[in-house]
Amino acid sequence: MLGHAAKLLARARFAIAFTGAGISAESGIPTFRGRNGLWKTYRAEELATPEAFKRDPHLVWEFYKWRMRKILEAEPNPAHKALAELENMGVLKAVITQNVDDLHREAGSRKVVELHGNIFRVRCVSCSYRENLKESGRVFEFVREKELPKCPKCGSLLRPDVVWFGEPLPREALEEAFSLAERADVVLVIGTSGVVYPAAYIPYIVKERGGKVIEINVERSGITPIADVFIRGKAGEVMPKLLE
Ligand code: BJW
Ligand code: ZN
Repeated sequence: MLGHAAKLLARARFAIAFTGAGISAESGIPTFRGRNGLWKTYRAEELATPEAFKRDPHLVWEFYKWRMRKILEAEPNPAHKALAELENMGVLKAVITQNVDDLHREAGSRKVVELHGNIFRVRCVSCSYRENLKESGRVFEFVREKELPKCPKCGSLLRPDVVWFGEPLPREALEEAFSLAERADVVLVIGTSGVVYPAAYIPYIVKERGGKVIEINVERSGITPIADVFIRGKAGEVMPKLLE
């Protein structure tokens, strides 16, 4: 399995990676679904919606600030680093991620397409105000604050700049991801359950155009039926071996 995948990668002209929460699991960031996919008694899917935010912004912000803290403590693991190295080697052209944790960039990946936003960006629910908390240097102060965050321009509520269920994905990112998938002859699908659309179309587009699908996951996913190679294992253990 590993040997076959390594060969496909070595021969690739235009390889891309498509990643999900599982690639950051070994960095200590909980996934959404499955055994460890719970926060208090809530399923992440019950909190990652505009309705939940309207009903109880305190609860939703509590969840996101908890996640921000976890992510701030986390470091990229060998899987993130292997992808950055593959890009440096010229093999990998882009990482398309559903994750909001910024760990691909922290690991050194340069071409990163974020389909579901970024947890360190906030935006106003009423006006055009946006802020990148890492860039403004306010992230630590922000996560400690107990009050609901308000827009400095208009006083309305701020929300995380991430994509919730029922909301459209950022157009530019989605178009770029689809166009990369159309060009790709190999896609590495790492740590995603492959059930959330439209993101989960990415490997299907590659496959439909004759490209190869290599999947790395600890269990089968929505993508496994179309995988040419399925490697069962932890991303942080499998990915470095693929580079050997
Ligand atoms: C490991 C591992 C290790 C663990 N190593 N592996 C078509 C069909 C059906 C439904 C729809 C459809 N089109 C749209 C929909 C509706 C909906 C949807 O997809 N629903 C399905 C769930 C049924 N989609 C949407 O609503 C999207 N919007 C949309 O379609 O808008 C249309 C529209 C157009 C115009 C106007 C208005 C609307 C939006 C989806 C947004 C998803 N948002 C979230 C939250 C982001 C913010 C945040 O982080 O809080 O995104 S939900 C959550 O799921 C998050 C993730 O990015 C996403 C995917 O999860 P992921 O990454 O796959 O994680 P898990 O936990 O599911 O899986 C982890 C995997 O790792 C597992 O497989 C493990 O085995 C594995 N693993 N350890 C390797 N060490
Ligand atoms: Zn505002």
